[in-house]
Amino acid sequence: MSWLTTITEEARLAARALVEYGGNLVHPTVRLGVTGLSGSGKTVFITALVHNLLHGGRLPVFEALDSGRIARARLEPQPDDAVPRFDYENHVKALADARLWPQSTRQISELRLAIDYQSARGSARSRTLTLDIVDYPGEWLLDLPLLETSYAAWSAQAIRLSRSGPRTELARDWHAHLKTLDAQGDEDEQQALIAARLFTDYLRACRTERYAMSLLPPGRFLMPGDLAGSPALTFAPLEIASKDASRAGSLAAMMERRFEAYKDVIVRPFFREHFARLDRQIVLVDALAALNAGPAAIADLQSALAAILACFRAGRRTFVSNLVRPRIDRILFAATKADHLHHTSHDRLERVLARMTERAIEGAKFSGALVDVVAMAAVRATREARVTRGRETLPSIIGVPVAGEIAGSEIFDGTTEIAVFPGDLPENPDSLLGHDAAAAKPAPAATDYRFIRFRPPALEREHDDGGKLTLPHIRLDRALQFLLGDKLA
Ligand SMILES: Nc1nc2c(ncn2[C@@H]2O[C@H](COP(=O)(O)OP(=O)(O)OP(=O)(O)O)[C@@H](O)[C@H]2O)c(=O)[nH]1
Ligand SMILES: [Mg+2]
Repeated sequence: MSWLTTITEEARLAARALVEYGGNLVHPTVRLGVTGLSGSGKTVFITALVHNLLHGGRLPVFEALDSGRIARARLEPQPDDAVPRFDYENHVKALADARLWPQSTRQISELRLAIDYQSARGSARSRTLTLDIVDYPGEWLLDLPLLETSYAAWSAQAIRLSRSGPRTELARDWHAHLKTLDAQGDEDEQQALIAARLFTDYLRACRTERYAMSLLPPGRFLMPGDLAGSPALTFAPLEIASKDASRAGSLAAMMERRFEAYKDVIVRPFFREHFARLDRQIVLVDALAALNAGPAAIADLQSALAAILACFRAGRRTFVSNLVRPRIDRILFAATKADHLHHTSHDRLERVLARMTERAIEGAKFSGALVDVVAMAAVRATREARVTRGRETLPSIIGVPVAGEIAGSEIFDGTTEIAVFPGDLPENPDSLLGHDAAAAKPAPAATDYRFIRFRPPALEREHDDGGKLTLPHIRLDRALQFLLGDKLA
């Protein structure tokens, strides 16, 4: 990034931050970013959070609500006119009425919630905290490092990565085509189109459940939105032999131009318009999917988490000048879908995630943000029971598998309840993460945490003898306490 862009960027941000800061004195506002890679549980998390706040869910650890200081929460029109509204009503309808998981969403969206509460410090005056929730794909965060990477350097990185582990096999078709290309040859739209398509196919193959890779920039290749097919998305890495600048009119020059366009048209505006304005951030991580897919997926997820955390640090350094009030001051990493495990493994899941993010978290703390880790289920789809098998009793979970799920030779119909023993996570996370110094042998290959997808649960009565209907969850209250507790003190 040139000096000039950095300075104008900062000036623009500073000007807006002042405006927002002024408004903030009268109406305290928190902008909460919710991110995570596709399928990590963002839509379910936001829906559950809003539902629990609107309906006064059972959230014992969320002090402001538990102590009765929150009078009510209500939805309000969102502040940004150009951003799609988070479709809360339809998501709740799907979850709570139809007991279906929401459709995958591929866009940024926003929702505003106003929370009326009484201060804990005894003043009788009622206050209002405005909570803006911004849902955006985690894939987009992985684009930030591109801003400081040249096309040649990115090409070299992407090609190197594609030749490691299971990626080599998945990249075969793309590699075959890559070999036929001459970076310094004449530019050729058809070749660019084919290269971009094969490169995207390779990224998509890495993303499947079987491989569950996480580090797959550029983010928009897998979620193009309305830019699908535009030149800014029609590029791919090339083998660039020499360090010389690309000849004008060459294939490399064309790719480079598009790579730069991608940064200008897509990456920079996202960081300016959205990322730089967040106060708090929750990063949702489907750690179980990676554990399921094995060591390569786990290593890949770790790299992606490190890259995401580096963004928060770089974000502070790159975008925040002295004029801007300190932004993102709390980051929560949440391992989602903990209801796939018996509660005896919830702490262990938390430890796995803590271990994965450990080094990166040290860095974020250094930059002044408070960071925490939680294992949770925004919506708890299972109950627990001890099931006797022979002479053993196993800590099991009970739920209704989604129609079409398969276990062994059985195909579920979406109405039958089953009990499964999900397996324990190990006491020591290092044995999963492949850096167990004590263990002589390498980490085991794909440990089988093969999880069945369960249908969302029926709403639960707050008390056994009646009360409001709310969505059951695991540790959602802990997440809320960390993210909002101090703002409602
Ligand atoms: N059991 C259980 N499953 C969950 C939970 N949260 C999410 N899931 C599952 O994960 C899937 C993806 O969740 P979403 O909330 O749609 O994920 P997302 O991050 O919004 O995904 P994209 O919209 O594709 O980016 C759901 O369809 C559910 O199958 C949870 O708390 N418990
Ligand atoms: Mg979604």
